[in-house]
Amino acid sequence: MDTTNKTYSPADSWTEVILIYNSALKQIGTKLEILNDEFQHVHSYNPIEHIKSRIKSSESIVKKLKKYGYESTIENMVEYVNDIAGIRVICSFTSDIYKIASMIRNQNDLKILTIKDYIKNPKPSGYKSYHMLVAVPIYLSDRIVHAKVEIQIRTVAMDFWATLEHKINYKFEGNVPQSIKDELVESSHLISDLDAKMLSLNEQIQDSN
Ligand code: 0O2
Repeated sequence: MDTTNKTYSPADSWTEVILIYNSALKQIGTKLEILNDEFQHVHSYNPIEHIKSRIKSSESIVKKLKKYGYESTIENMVEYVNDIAGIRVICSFTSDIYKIASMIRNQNDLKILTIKDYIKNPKPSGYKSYHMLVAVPIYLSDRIVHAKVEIQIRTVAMDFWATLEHKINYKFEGNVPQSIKDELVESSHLISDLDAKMLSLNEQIQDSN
């Protein structure tokens, strides 16, 4: 979000910032629904299974700023915390992920800030997902501001893995025993095999039609 030439009073600015991030989430959510409906109309098929969105809690924002070594100010949060507004897009097949990413890239009013492909390059934990950080223009009554939204696109299977791994990390407060870490990495390979199998099955079904 562009915060230049703006003096904040703490209470007002927090509510204003959250209002802007919420508007950004609404915009991205609507764009994705339109793309999904259009895809259904043209190809008789929905690439998106479901969409989840959230605003990061103030506690998590403060924790992230602390981790990066920044003071907890509104300016720092807007500047350095990229996932205050987050939207998760869950698809059936890996190929859907790249279709959706390409449709998002074609939206001229969105600025793509970064792309992280953790499907081609999984994290050492085994985490897989496709991340896009985009800037969305928000038209307020007296000005236009740009808000960052992190879009995470993943399959149902990748989401299952990430949700469980997140819960395990939370339970062990980050100190997950190595044996469990190893099993998580192993299960992430199983998830990839399953995704590949389901994609291949789907392609066979499509070819036989
Ligand atoms: P939460 O609770 O989901 O909000 P950045 O966000 O860019 O400053 P980073 O780590 O470079 O920092 O970003 P990255 O790699 O794009 O990851 C950001 C988000 O991806 C995380 O947000 C998680 O949602 C998800 N993620 C990344 N790595 C993992 C992983 O190993 N396991 C799981 N389950 N999720 C992961 P937060 O803020 O960490 O958490």
